[in-house]
Order: sequence, then structure tokens, then C-alpha cells
Amino acid sequence: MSQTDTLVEAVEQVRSDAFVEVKYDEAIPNNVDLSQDKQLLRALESWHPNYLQWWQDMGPDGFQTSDVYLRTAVGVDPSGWAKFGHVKMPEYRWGILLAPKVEGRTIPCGRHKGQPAWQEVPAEYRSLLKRLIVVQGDTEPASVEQQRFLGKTAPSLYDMRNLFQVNVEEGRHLWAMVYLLVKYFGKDGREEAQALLERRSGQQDNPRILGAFNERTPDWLSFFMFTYFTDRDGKMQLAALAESGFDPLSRSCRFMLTEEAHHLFVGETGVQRTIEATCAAMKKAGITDPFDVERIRALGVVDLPLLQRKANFHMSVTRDLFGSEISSNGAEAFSAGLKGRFNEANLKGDDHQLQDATYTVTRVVDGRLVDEQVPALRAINSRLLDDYIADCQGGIDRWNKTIEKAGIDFRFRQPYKGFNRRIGEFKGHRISPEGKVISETEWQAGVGGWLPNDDDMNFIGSLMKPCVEPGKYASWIAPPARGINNQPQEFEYVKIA
Ligand code: BYC
Repeated sequence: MSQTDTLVEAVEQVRSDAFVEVKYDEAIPNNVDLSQDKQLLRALESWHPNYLQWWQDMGPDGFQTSDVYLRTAVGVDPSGWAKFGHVKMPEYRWGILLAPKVEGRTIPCGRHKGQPAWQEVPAEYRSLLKRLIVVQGDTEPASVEQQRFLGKTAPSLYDMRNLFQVNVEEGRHLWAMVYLLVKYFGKDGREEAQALLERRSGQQDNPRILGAFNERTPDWLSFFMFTYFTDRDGKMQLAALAESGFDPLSRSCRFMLTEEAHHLFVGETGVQRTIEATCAAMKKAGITDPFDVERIRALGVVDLPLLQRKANFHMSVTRDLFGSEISSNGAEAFSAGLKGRFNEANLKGDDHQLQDATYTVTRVVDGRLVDEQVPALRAINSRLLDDYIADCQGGIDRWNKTIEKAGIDFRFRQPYKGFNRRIGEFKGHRISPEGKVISETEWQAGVGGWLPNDDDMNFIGSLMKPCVEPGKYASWIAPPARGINNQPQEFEYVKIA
């Protein structure tokens, strides 16, 4: 019997007999000495069956009995931390893995800078720390819920596999945060771990905590934009939490970042391949005007202006995830040493305490955009947002190169920071993608050209037909440059059952 069989059987037993001992240490890859940690084991014994139930109820719709070619994290050695093989998703081995401890690590920022990193929860910051972990944890199952129905319209088995890979790893990231909650926060932590399985993306009574995680991900273009732009918020936030003075959080996030890279790759190459298919079809049909939308759509590919509108939507809702540009919560998380800036420990020429420093934040004053110097501590969220916007540009430049090479006169642009915002300084103001404060009438006249409109969504919907023959791809997306783990083009990434 395989280890996963043992796990599934063990969990079934837990359901029927609370006193049966589960061999978690064998079934769950971990480097946290799971078998020796009785408190953690007990907490997992009650949480794990509920997690599996949540996965069945809210994880990928269908395909639960299909064999999927998945990467499983089995250790933290950079030269070989993952194994590939066909697995049924409910039997995936969601592990608890922390990056190796850095001996002598100190708190990199804030009022405790230079003191030894905490190995236990600092009592004075317990509630703020727990809130950060809960918010981080909440996004992981939320994204799985958002992507629940996409398997049914996958443009290829390769893409379907990537979707499921992202889904199981978000599941593992939930485990990572649940580990911290149940190990370090006692009864409250166990309750929060349970609540993470009870909130539901988009549900009115008990929604996910952050706005973007209650939006729909109705089609594959949304999925690729989400994995490029929203998973990149994941990268930035995990990087900021990896700087935490609370060492177990830092170590968890450092390892999560290794998996996050693949999610960003899925997003960037997904959009890239969509652009490639469009450019190739336009060239073949002799179309050079990217705004000749009707003729381009008739070719079964996505026009570039529509992709820009999709990107505008995902960029703007993701920018809201950084919280208010000026925030006392942000200041306190930094000063307490619970959350650093991007790349905190390596920022040179900086006192890492920011008592007297200032930072430029753009605000809307009397209907005008004004740059103001504000205390840098209160502008921590704004700075991370600025770093995020800079980080988004690399992939956009690569997309533009493809379009340029095809000789098409079109370039993707990031809309102005204040465009379509619901959180922070720009909330309540109408601002165009070019960065002009406009009236409600001007907004209404322009919005159909800036954000996906009904026509766009209907057209995208018409393209979302499954293509599940090994080695074949839907018309609107080009094949990838190479297979996962160097598998050949015809490889059966998902054996649909
Ligand atoms: N929607 O001072 P404020 C990822 C709330 S993504 C709704 O403005 P603060 C992933 C805020 O919670 C990364 N509510 O901001 C990606 C607060 O409420 P409470 C996730 C919002 O607190 C793809 C109030 O407004 N990780 O991993 O400094 C797939 C005032 O807050 C929103 C993290 O976010 C919003 N957009 O910063 C899978 C890291 N924004 O507490 C996974 C952990 C703010 O007063 N979280 N609010 O009730 C944090 O660092 C902070 O909680 C935030 C907010 C940056 C999110």
C-alpha cells in the first residue's frame, strides 16, 4: 500500500473513530518533527478530515479521480526539493515544510532590530501576528475556490495540469499557515484554522477577507492574469513576511516562495502564448491593425485590446490587496518587526527603523493628484505597492517584445496606480488609466474601453471549449516552448477518469 493510500485510509478511520492514531509523520512530508509534536498532531487530527472535505466540496470540480502529473514538495533541499508523478488530487501529500533555520538570525527591522529572531510568539504582538497569518492563510483556499470550475474548459491537458498544480500548492500553502496557527496560537489558532475552511470566496454571509479573492475567475484569461498579477502580490507579501522577526513565519514563507515561482510562470507564459496565437493568426490572415477586432475574433483568437482590458482589471483589483497607502496597521507591523519591506535585510543605506524617514505618496487633494512626503513608517504599504508595480513590468515588456517582433503596432501598458481602486488614497475617485482625475460622466463614457465589457466576456466565453487530446491546444493559445519536467509534447498530463 502506498503512503497516500495509508493517509486516505487513516483519515477515514479518524472520521469513524476519534481514538485511532494516524501515522501523520509518514503520510505528510515534513521537517517539523511532526511525530514528536503531540499538540500539533492532535490539532491536525481534527483539522485534516475537514480539510479533505473542503477540498472535495470546493476544490476542482470533477477530475478528483483523475491521475494528474503533479510536483510534490518532499523536502527543502534546493537541488531536489520536489518529485513529479501522476497522483489523484485528494491523495496529494500536502506537506509542512520550513526553509532551513538560519543560525543567529536577528530581527531585521523596527524597534527590535538586531535582537534575536523570535522562536515563540511575542506576547505583545500576538493578535497582530495572528491577523497577518490568518489573512495570508485565507487567500490560499480562496484562490482554489475561485478556480474551481476551470478544469472543464482547459485549453489543453498541459494547462489543465498547471491549473491543478497551482491548486494543490495553494492547498499546501494553507497547510503552512494552519501549521503556524495550531502550533503557536493554542485554542484561538485552532478556531482560526477551522474558520479558514468555512469562509467562501464570493459568498455574501461569510466571504474571504480580501476583495480580490471574492472576485470571479470565470475563464482562462482571468486565470492567467490572476496568476501573473495576483500571485505576484503573493510573491511580494510572502517576501515581506519572510523578513518577519517571528522566525517560523519567515521560514514558512521562504519555502512557499519556491513554489510561487511556478505560479507566476504559469501566468506569464499563459498570457504570452495567448499573444503568440493572436499574432500568428493575424499575420496569416494579413491583418496588421490590432483594433480590427471583428476580423481578429473571427479567427478564434483574442484581440490585444481585450487582453489589455483584462490586465487592467486584474492589476487594479490586485493593487487594492496592498491595503491603504497610508496605514497605521502597516506601520505597526513593520515597527513591531512582524513584516518587513521587500528585500528588507538587503536594503543598503537604510536604518531599517524609519523613525525620521519620509516617503512620497500620491494623494487626491481637491480633485488633483498631489505628491506628498509622508512618514515612511506610515507609507510601508505604499512602498510595497510601488515595488510590486515595478516587479510587474518585466513580463509586460516580454509580452510587448513578441508583439513588436510580429510587426504589430500595439503595446501593453500598466494603467495609472489610481485607476479603478476601491481601497486607499484613490478610493471614491474616478481616475483614467492615463492618470487623469475625471468626472463620473467621463468615467461612464470610457469604462467600456478600459475594463472588460459584456461583449468581451461573451466572446471569451465562446472560446472556452475544452481541448483534452494529448498534445493539442485550443485555437486561442499557442503550445508551450517545452513540457513540464521536460516531458514530450504528446505527454498525457492528466489521465481523465
Ligand atoms: N480587501 O490599514 P489597511 C497571496 C482591510 S496574496 C478587503 O488599509 P493593512 C495569494 C484590512 O484587512 C498575499 N479588506 O491595510 C495570491 C484592515 O481590516 P481590519 C496575501 C482590506 O492592514 C494568489 C482594514 O482594511 N497576503 O498570497 O495595513 C493566490 C484597514 O487596513 C483590503 C497578505 O496580504 C482589501 N483589498 O494591510 C493565492 C499578507 N485591504 O484588520 C495566494 C498579510 C485592506 O481592520 N496581510 N483591507 O479588519 C497583510 O499584510 C495586510 O493584512 C494587508 C492589509 C496588506 C492585506
